[in-house]
Amino acid sequence: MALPRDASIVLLTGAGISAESGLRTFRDADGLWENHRVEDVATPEAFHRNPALVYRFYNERRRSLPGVQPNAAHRALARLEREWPGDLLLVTQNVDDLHDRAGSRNLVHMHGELLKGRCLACRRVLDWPGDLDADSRCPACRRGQVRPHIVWFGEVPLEMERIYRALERCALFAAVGTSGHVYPAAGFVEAAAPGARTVELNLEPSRVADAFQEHRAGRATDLVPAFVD
Ligand code: BV8
Repeated sequence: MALPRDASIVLLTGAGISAESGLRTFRDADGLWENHRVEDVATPEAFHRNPALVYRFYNERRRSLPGVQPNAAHRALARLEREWPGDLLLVTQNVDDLHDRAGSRNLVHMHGELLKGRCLACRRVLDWPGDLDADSRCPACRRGQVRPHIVWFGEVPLEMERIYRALERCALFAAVGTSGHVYPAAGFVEAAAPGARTVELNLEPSRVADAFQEHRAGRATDLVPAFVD
């Protein structure tokens, strides 16, 4: 990595980094699930209107996690964090646990996590590896219904202050496997420190490719280990 050894790095990942582990991306099959547009299922309105559909959507995806493994791209980013002497923050839009299982620790799941729930009464975030449904109750306050700990469309992503603070001072911003459809993540490249090196590693140019100085086209498991070395 050709950077001063005290430089700070911000990495952003999207569904494309988990594709080679076998997890579907959102743009696969035009972002459809059971013939619903994901944008129509991943919303507070959908949860209010048809909670069983939304619970099922996340239960199915949560159940697929034990059957998939982190890939060489996840592992390369975890190795970079271990070896990099400067600050490094990995921001993922993904709600899977593959970065966690690969060993990344300075990690923000800005859109939440499949393996967690959130109590609608006391608002605690709860580890929840099993299915969630309308009868799921918070073990802490013992009264609240539990929703998926997922940031839906129209909801505020998590740890935004921390993310923008890291972007403002980074010397390198690299995005891996994201189409640049969803904001505010798609706008992070514009929020990177003036003079920061910006690199997009993706199968195809994203919607915000023009905002990056450098582009590397290909699969994450080829691009990321080479980029990290
Ligand atoms: C917000 C959890 C305010 C859910 C997700 C109208 C009404 C309300 C809101 C809006 C609106 N219009 C616009 C908005 C904003 C909205 C938005 O951006 N909508 C889009 C659809 C236009 N955003 C929001 O609502 C956000 N909140 O704006 O609050 C605010 C703003 C700033 C500050 C404070 C408050 C909340 C958005 C979060 C939604 N939740 N996830 C779930 O997972 O079920 S988003 C979800 O979709 C994912 O998390 C991910 O972020 C997104 C999918 O994007 P990608 O990860 O990029 O995946 P995709 O499939 O699109 O692309 C994959 C890429 O990988 C492709 O480019 C492909 O080429 C590449 N690839 C594939 N294979 C490989 C590969 N690359 C390398 N190797 C491979 N092997």
